[in-house]
Amino acid sequence: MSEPPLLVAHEGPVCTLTLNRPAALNAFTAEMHGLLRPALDAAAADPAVRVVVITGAGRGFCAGQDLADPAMQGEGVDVGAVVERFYKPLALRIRSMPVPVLAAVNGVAAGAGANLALCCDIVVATRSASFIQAFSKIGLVPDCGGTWLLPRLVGRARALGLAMTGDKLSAETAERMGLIWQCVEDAAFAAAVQALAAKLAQMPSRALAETRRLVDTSAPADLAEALSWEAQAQGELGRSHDFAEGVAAFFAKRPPQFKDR
Ligand code: T3D
Repeated sequence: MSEPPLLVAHEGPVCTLTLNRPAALNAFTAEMHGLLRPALDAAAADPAVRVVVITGAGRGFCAGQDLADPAMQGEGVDVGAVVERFYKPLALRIRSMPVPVLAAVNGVAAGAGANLALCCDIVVATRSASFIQAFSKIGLVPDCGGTWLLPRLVGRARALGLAMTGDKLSAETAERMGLIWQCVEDAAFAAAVQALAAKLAQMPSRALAETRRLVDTSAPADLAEALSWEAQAQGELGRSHDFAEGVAAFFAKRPPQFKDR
């Protein structure tokens, strides 16, 4: 029997989702989409999960849409329908998770695979990994949130440079230009991902999810609006268990036990 295109593993509070079509650099098929979103839904609904890690099997992270799919070939392909059906809900699902989502980019991330990673809250990549906005090379625009994410992460000049050229960006350069959080030596990658996931799992999930929501909605707001939204979120978080626990732990000089979702 062939391997499933998505592997789901739970280790304590960490849920790891591994894209698993290594022979095709984990390119997305309908079947993989059909497993990934429900797996994210399940992680969101499971109170035991406090962080989700998305990674790839083999030497790649994800090469984007599976171009070998016969439905992708020839003229008149309805790419928009594929984006509406799969990539849009996937990006929105990641951005609305009640827990942090960590992309562990173990190798090349191209097309929608690159933007899948950039949708995540924190992106850690091996030094040998790379990011490619491959869309322009096949006559498409960046999808899976690329046109929104890129200028916010690196500014217009770099967003257009990356998207128009489709050039390969090393993980090291991606870190330097602020596209990702961290580039880690290959030998230290697994341990670094594990340590970061463990750290995030101990953090107050609800506050982290609210932080993401505020950051994502801050761009069109003026400062006064952003200040009001912050006040509203603090008002809600201030009444939560995790805030009371955080303050109590601070004064007791002990590690906090956060549990809100
Ligand atoms: O409907 C829609 O299309 C909507 C959604 C669009 C979103 C998108 O993601 S569009 C962008 C699609 N992705 C790409 O254009 C990337 C295509 N792949 C590449 O450019 C290269 O493979 C890489 C730069 C990512 C890696 O290059 P390299 O030299 O390390 O590996 P390779 O030899 O090219 O690939 C290894 C194998 O994976 C190879 O198969 P083989 O020859 O060993 O049997 C290759 O065909 C396969 N592969 C790589 N990418 C894809 C793929 N197979 C299917 N789909 C792919 N996207």
